[in-house]
Amino acid sequence: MASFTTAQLRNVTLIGHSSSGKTTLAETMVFDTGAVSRRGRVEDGTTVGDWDEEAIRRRISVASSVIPCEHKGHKINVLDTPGFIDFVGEIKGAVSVADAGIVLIDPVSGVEVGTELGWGYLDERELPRVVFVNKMDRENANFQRALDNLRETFSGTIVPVQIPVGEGGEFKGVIDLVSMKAFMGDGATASEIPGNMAAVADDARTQLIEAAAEGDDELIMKYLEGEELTADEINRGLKAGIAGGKVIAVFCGSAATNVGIRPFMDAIVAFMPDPTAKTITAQKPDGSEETLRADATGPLAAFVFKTVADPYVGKISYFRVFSGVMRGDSRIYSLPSGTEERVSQVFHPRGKEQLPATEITAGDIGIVNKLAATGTNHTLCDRGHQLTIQPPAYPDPLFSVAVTPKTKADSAKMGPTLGRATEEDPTLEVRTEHGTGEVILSGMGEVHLDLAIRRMEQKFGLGLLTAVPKVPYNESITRSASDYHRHKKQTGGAGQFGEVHMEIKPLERGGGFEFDTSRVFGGSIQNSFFPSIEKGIRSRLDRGPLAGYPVVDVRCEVYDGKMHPVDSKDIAFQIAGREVFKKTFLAAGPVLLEPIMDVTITVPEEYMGDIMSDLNTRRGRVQGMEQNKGKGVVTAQVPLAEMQRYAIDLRSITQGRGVYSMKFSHREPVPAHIADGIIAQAKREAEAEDE
Ligand SMILES: Nc1nc2c(ncn2[C@@H]2O[C@H](COP(=O)(O)OP(=O)(O)OP(=O)(O)O)[C@@H](O)[C@H]2O)c(=O)[nH]1
Ligand SMILES: [Mg+2]
Repeated sequence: MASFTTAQLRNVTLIGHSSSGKTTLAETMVFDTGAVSRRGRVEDGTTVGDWDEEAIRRRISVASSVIPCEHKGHKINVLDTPGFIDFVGEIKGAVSVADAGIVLIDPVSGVEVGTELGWGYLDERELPRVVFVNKMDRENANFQRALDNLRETFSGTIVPVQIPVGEGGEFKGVIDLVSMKAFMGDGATASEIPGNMAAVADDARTQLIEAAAEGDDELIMKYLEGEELTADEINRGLKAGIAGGKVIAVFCGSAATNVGIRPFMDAIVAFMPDPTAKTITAQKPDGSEETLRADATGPLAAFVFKTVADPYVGKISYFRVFSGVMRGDSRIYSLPSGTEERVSQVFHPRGKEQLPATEITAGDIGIVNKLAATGTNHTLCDRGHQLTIQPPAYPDPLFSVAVTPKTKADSAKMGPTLGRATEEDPTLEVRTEHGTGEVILSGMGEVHLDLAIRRMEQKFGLGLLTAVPKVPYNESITRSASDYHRHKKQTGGAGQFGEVHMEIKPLERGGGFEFDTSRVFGGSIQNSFFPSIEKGIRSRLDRGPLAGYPVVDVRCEVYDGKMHPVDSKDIAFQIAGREVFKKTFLAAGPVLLEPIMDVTITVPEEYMGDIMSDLNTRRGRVQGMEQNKGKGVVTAQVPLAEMQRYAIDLRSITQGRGVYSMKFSHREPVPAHIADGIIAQAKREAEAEDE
C-alpha cells in the first residue's frame, strides 16, 4: 500500500439501517479503486467487508471492518459497520475512530430505526456527516421523497450535491452540482448534463450555493450582493458547512450497479474533513488533560477500537493513531493495564487481510498482533508520556442468558474463554449472580449472544448450554416481630445451651443488614456470645427463610437471653441465633422483592397501542408517553421477570422497528399470587435437593 500523509487520509464510517447497502458500497468503492479485481457480493459471502465467518453465514455484517480505498492520491479508510442494532458496540467502535459519517438510506424505505440510531451515535461524537441515498436503481426509488423524509426527521441544512439522472430502472448516472457535469454509468468520465436535466440541475445548484454561502461570512455577503461564487468558493463554503455540522450534503447512487460511486468518492476527498481538522482530549496520569491532534511529531496516542481473538494468529488489535506515529519493531506502553508491550510488526487492515507496513502515521488506522495486556478501548502510548483516550459509552445490556458448561472439559475452559470474549466485545458482560449463583452472559440481544456463544465454540471449542436466567429475588419483611429460641442439647457428652430473644424490624430499601445488642440488659447473655449470634444469623442471610433468596433490609435486635454456666458456647449461640432469626423473619410479614427496571421503548407511532397493551400483560406501569415525528416513546417501570425475553418479543411486535433500553431501578414486593408460586417452586427445588 502506498504511503499517505495525514492530510491525504479520510476516515469515514458507513452508518445505516440493516440492508441499506453499506457493505456493498464499500465493496464497490474498493473495486473501483482497483484494489480488488473481482467485485464480491454480500449474497455470495465474497465481500471484503463481511469476512467474518458469522457474517458470511448470516449474510449481514456482524462486525465493523476497515476497507481502505486509494482514490486520486488520497486514502479513504472506509469503516463498514453492521446495521443490526444488536451490534451497537461495533458501530460505536467505528464511530469513535472516524472523522466523519456517511449515512446510507434506501430511497424506498426512507429513514428507518437504524438510520436514526446511527445518526444519534454520530451526534454523540459530534461527527460531521453526509447522506448517501443508495439503491437508486430500485423500483419506486424516489430521490425527492427521500430528501423530504430526511428533512422531516433531521435538522440542519440538508442539501443535494449530486442528483440522479433517472430513477428506478431508468437510473443512469448522477449530476455533480458543483462542477455541473454528469457522470454516467460507472462514472469514470465526466460528460455534459443531459438537456432534459438542465433546468432541474440549475435549480438544485442554486440551493446548493445558498447552503455553501451560509457557512462563511465572506461568501454570504458576496452571495447576497448577487455575485457568482466560484467553484473554489462553493467548495470552501460547503466543506466548512459540513465540518461544522450545519450542512448535511446529500449524494446518491447505486452500490449494486456501480452508478454514482466514483463521483461520490471524489466528493469524499473534496468535502470530508481530514484527520488534521480534529483535536481530541486525552487524560494524563495526574488527571489533567492534554489536547491531541493528528500530528506525526506529537506524543504517541493510539486507541484500540476493535479486538479480534483469532485462534491461529492470537489477538489482533485494531487501532487508530490520534497523535504521533506507531512504528513496527518498537516498545509501547498500554493503558489502563500499565504494561509495556512489544510491537513486532504493524499492518494496514483490509477486511481480513493484513498488509505489512513499517509505520502507521498520525490519523491512520492500523493493526498489531499478539499484544498481551491490551483490549478494546485501551490506549497505546509512550511509557514516558502516558495518555488515556476516553472510550465511548455503551448502552446497558438488554438480554441475558445463564450459561453452564456442556462437559467437564468445557468447565475448565469456561472462565478464560468468557474473559476473552468480553475483552473482544465491550457490550458483552459476564458475572455471577449473587443469590442465584448462575453465571450470566449479557449483551444487546438474542442474536448478539447467540453469535458470541457460537464464536466461543468455533474458535475455542467451548461448549455452553444456555437457559433463561433465574430472577434474582430478595427476601425481606414488612413489620416487626419478636420471639425467642432456646437451643438445648444435654444428652450424653458435652452439652449445648443458648437462648436468644430477638426483635426483627424492617429497614428502608437499601438498608442492608443491621445487628444490635444494646438492649440486652444485666448480662443475661455474655458479650462474648454476641458475635456467635450474629454469625448464626448471617449464615442464613444468603439463603432466606422464605424461599432461599438473599435477605435484605432487616435489623435484628437481641434484647434478652439465657446462658448455662457450662454448656453455653459459641456453637450453641450460633444455632439459637439462626433459629430465632428464621422464626421472627417468618412472623414479620415476609415478602419476596423483585427487581424493577426502568424501560424506554421507541417505536413507530402505529405500534403504540400494541406496545401499551403488551406492557399491561407484563405488569408494567407506564410513566410517560410522547409522540413526535411519527415515533412514539414510552417510558415504564416493569419487573425484570417480565422483561427477560423482551428483546425477542419487541422485535416480533414491531417487525424489528422498535428499540428499547433498560436499566435497574429498584426492588419491590412481588404481588402475593405470584409470590406464592415462586415460594412453592423454591420449596419443591429444596426438597428435591435434599433427597
Ligand atoms: N437494488 C440494489 N440493491 C442493493 C444495492 N446495494 C446493496 N443492495 C442489496 O441490498 C442487500 C443488503 O446489502 P448490504 O450491502 O449487505 O447492506 P448492509 O447495509 O451492509 O447491511 P447490514 O450489514 O446487514 O447492515 C444485498 O442484497 C445487496 O445486494 C443497490 O444499490 N441497489
Ligand atoms: Mg453490511
